[in-house]
Amino acid sequence: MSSVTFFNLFSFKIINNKETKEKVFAASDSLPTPPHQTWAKKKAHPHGQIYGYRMSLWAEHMGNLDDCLKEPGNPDCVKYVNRTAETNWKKYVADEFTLLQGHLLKYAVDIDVNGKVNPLPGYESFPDVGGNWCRFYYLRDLTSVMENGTQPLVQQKEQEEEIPSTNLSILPMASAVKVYGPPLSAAVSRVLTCLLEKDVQFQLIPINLVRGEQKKPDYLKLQPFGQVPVFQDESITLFESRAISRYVCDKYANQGNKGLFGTNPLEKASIDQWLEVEGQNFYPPTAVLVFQLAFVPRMKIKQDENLIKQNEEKLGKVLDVYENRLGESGYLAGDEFTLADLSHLPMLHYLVNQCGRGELLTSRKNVGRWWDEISSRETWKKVIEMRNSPPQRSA
Ligand SMILES: N[C@@H](CCC(=O)N[C@@H](CS)C(=O)NCC(=O)O)C(=O)O
Repeated sequence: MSSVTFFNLFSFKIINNKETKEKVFAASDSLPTPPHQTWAKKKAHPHGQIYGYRMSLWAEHMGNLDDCLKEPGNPDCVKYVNRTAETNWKKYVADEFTLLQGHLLKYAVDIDVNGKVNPLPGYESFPDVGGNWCRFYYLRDLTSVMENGTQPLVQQKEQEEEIPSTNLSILPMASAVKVYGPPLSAAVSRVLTCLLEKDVQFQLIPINLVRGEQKKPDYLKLQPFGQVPVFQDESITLFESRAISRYVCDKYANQGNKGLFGTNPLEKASIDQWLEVEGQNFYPPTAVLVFQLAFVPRMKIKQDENLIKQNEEKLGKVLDVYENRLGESGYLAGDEFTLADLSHLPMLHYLVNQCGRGELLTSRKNVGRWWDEISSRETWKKVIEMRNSPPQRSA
């Protein structure tokens, strides 16, 4: 039926309705046509702000804009969303790393007729981070909830067991940032320490370096050099641990340790200066020493004594500069612990605890005092705890 026919009939009815006092328009009047933006004219949904907002939510959560998402009331859309969540769950629990599509993940639970939540058989704990999360949540009695015509609510139950705090901080959460890589990696633990200092919740996604998961095509889409860590926050993906740490400090400037990356341009420049020193002067000789002293023996190849000697000397000269600097101020960039100090922790830890080279630090009074202070920070101790209790899947 054309719109003109529709309006003709409509007007006829109104005119013949005895209760209608007011003439709306007569059949002979020139007939209005619907404005161009209406559904009737376009024979399509309005594409206004609500539509745009909904589509952007789909894009973010589903990682694409499949046509069926334009009709959320359609069973095809519901099935598509469920399928994606199911596929993501299978990828998440698989041994091999592959990229998930979007952010959607099926809950690993079975809900019985009484509303009791049970873990999916075989998945009592999260496969990567551990922790039986079904202990934390239960559904209110589903029957009574349904009778009241409301949605079932997920509520927090009183904890039955003490849960280690490190586990809590890495439980997957919708709003948590993601870090890909094992906490044993120096670069990953740099980022984790920074996140803990800044009180940012994170989800740790294990990447098995021994199995070479960092060189798989899906991972290379995130980190083209095939290294850990990768960091994701909402829609952004970053790599390079120092760049990630700077980003975390700026993005979450108003929480956690607020001075970690300074609060004005001069403080920031000073921290940046010592971060550069860490990356350019301290790291290269330390990396050679850590490789030669901690890894080569495990690989059952011969250590290069010359290389060890040369790099001990190089590192010694760097630490002499630190000794002077730390005689002037408590920490490298001033009198507060900053990202510059934090960034040294992973390699210093290797040097002291796995290379037997603690003496390089303790023989220098100020450097020794500085190491004692930075290595006893709660955030670093937590990272060490995480290293010592690796998640189940990456073992
Ligand atoms: N400059 C990079 C270094 C990253 C890096 O060297 N990662 C190591 C682990 S600490 C890695 O992924 N090694 C495995 C490989 O290169 O295949 C950063 O700070 O993020």
